[in-house]
Amino acid sequence: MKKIDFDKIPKFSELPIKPGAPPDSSWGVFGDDDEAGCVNFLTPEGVVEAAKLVRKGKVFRLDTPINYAQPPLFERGPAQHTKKSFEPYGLLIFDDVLDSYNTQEGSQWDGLGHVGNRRAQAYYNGVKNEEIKVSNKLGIHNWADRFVGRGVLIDAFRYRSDIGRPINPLTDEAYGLDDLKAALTAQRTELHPGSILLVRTGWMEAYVASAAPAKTEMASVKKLKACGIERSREMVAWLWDNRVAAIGTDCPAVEPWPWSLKDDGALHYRTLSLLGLPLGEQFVLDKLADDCAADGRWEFMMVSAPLHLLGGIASPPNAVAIK
Ligand code: UVW
Repeated sequence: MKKIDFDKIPKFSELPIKPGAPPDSSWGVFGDDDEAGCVNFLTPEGVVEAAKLVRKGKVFRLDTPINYAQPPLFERGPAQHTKKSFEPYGLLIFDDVLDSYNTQEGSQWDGLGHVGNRRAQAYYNGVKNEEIKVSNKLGIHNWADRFVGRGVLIDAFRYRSDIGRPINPLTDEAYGLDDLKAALTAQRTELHPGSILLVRTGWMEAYVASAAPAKTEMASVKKLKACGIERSREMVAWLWDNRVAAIGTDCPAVEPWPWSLKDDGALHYRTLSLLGLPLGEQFVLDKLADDCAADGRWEFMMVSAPLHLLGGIASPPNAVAIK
C-alpha cells in the first residue's frame, strides 16, 4: 500500500493528465507503470480508520458459494469439485481438486486485464492486448494485499422501494446517479476518499428466488436481462471525484445487461480501462443491508483478499464486511 496525497489527485474534469492518453482516462495519475488503478486510493491510514468501524464483531461474507449459479451466467462453465482420497495409502485424508474453475463463475472482481478499451486499443494505463496475453501485466495479483479499507453500502433497491418506485431487478432497468446520491442522503452517509462502494440492486435475491428453468434461461448471454447502475460520464465522474477505490454490486455486470460491447460509453470501458476502477459483480449484500438498516450504520471495515494468481484476469473477492 502506498501513501497518497488526495489533494494532488486531479479532478475528473482535469483528466487526462498524460499527453496522448484517451479522454476521461486516469492514465499516468498513479505513475506510468502503475498496475493497481483506483485501489491506490486504499492507504495504510485508511486501513487504520476502517478498523475503527469494527464495533460489534459481526462478520458478513460477501461472496456467493462456488457454483451457486446453476448454471453460471454468461455461459461460463461450472467448477468440478472432487475430493481426492488417500485411502489407497491406508490414510484418512482428502484433498480438494477444483477443475475448470472460472474465476468469474460467481462473485467476482473484474481485474484490469479483463476488458480493454476498444477505441484506444489498450487496457488501463495503455497496456496492449499482447502484453496481457504473454505477461502478468495488470494481473489480479496486484491487489492481493491491498483490498482493505472503509466499505460503504448504498441500498439502492431499498431506497427505490421506500419511495414507491421499485425496480424489477430481472429487467435491464438502471439505477441513476440521482438514486445513488438520494439513497446516501436517506442513509445519512457520506463517501470519504478511499471508500470501497457497494451498491445493492436487489438482483441477487431475485435470482436466487427464481425457478430452475428461469435460471437456465438467465445463464444465456442473449437471454439474460439484469438491472445495474447507469452508464454515464456523470456516474464515473462522481466515482472518481469521490476517490472511490472500487465499486461492487450484487448484479451480473454492474451496469444493466445487456450492454453493447461496441458501445464505447459502456461502464466497463469507462471504469476498468479508462480509470482503473475495479468492478465487482454478483456480490451477496442482503444480510449486510438488513444489518445496516437495523443499526443505521452503512459503513464498515471491508477486507477482500483476491486470489494470489499471477497475471489473473479476475477473482472471487474472498470478501468480508466487519461491523
Ligand atoms: C459482463 O458484463 C459480461 O460481465 P463480466 O464483467 O463478468 O464479464
